[in-house]
Amino acid sequence: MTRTRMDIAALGGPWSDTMEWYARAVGELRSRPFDDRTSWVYIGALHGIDRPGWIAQGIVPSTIPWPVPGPLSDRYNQCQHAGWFFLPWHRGYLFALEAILADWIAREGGPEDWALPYWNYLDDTNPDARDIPQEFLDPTMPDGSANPLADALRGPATRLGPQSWIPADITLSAQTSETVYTAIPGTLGYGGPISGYSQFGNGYGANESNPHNLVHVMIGGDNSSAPQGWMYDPNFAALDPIFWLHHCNVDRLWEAWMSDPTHVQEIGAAWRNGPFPTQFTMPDPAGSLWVFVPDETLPGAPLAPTYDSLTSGTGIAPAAASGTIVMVTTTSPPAGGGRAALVGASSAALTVTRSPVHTSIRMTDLSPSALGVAASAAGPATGRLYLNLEGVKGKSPSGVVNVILTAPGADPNAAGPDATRTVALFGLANATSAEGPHGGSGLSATIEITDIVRNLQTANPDELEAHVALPEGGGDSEITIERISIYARRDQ
Ligand SMILES: [Cu+2]
Repeated sequence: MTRTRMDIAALGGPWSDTMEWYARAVGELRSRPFDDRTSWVYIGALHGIDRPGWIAQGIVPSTIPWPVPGPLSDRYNQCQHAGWFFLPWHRGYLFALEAILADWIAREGGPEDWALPYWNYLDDTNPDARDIPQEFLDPTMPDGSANPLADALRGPATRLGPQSWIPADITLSAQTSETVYTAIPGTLGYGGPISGYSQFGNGYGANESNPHNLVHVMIGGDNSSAPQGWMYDPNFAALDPIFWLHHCNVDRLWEAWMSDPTHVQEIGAAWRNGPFPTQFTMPDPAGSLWVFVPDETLPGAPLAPTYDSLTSGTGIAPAAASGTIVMVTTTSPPAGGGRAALVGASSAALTVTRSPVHTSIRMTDLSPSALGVAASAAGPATGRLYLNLEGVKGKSPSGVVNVILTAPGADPNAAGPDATRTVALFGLANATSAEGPHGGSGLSATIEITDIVRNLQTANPDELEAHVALPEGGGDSEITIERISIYARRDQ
């Protein structure tokens, strides 16, 4: 039986049959105890758990055994972020929850082929696409009972878009700007750089960065008050029922990206069979654990989902979505050959607060002038430039920083919005914690800056200044950055 995931906006809501069954099933899973692997709290803990925080918010009783003896305990905090397992891990995670919900729904007399819907927030043919769907806001269900979908801590925004604490917009730029899944270190790829089993690895891929991270922060709210919205914190995020519709859309964007035959999906053995020795483990509807590898999530494989559309709100044109998947191993060079190199870096660590810190970076080797990226260059650019925030640490569950690039000595306030990039650092505290699986080395984030550099009005295009600050409207929890580096990738 095929389960087809539908756009929530196409279900005839609010409170379509699909969404009413979702709400009822979420309510059922929420009534199950923590030591039941099909419970809402156990499944949420697979993504991430902050035990004292959960107890303080009454999500679990203080009597929950800890650590839970047996094989359950080491499966918590399993979510894979900032690396190339982000997409396949979350695909398996969606499959597991969907199977558990659908099992209960079918036994209760609901549709046999029930599937999770997705939130198609970047569908520009639907003016309401960015609004949080009504089913997640209504305090009660149509029958008057309490609505489990509204039972979550969130920030004040009810529509996705720039906020005072996150002055950036969600876009579909990842869908076409990155044509290769695996990032060469220092540059962006669609699916992130090579990583091992890691809750927070080395760097976000383009899809993970935007829209994934931005949506988390927009729904979760800022970090100026405690407790924060659940979506802001990976140790709470999966408890919010909207998480699953967001992640279905992120997953659909990947499926759409793969359907463009000019895009190159990773299938090297280290990705496909990875990670090892720690493997991804999910519960089934009977409460037994099963293991999966990314290979099983690829199109045609058992964990691959079916969507009603791969073109609506995905940035992939119908003609491109041929369904022919091009796959290569990491050892192959990216399409068109190419190489990447470090071309410049800041000389000291930065402490980021509300008032901008500045660092100038001189670029050599594959510099803007060497790549024809400078404004004065004749002819098309032959490469792309990427700015990396390396070793980013902070105490807040997630963080947001603004980066403005100018010519050296220029006033950042005079630089337009086109010279500003906003980076959402989902999971900052987890990546910083020395106790965490990542050992406290922090996060790295990569942003493409080719266009900014091309537009700089400067005598020397190979030198620029980065101004880094926390957004005015968010919290003021300090963030440190070990190094800002610039990498270049030559097209051919
Ligand atoms: Cu997420």
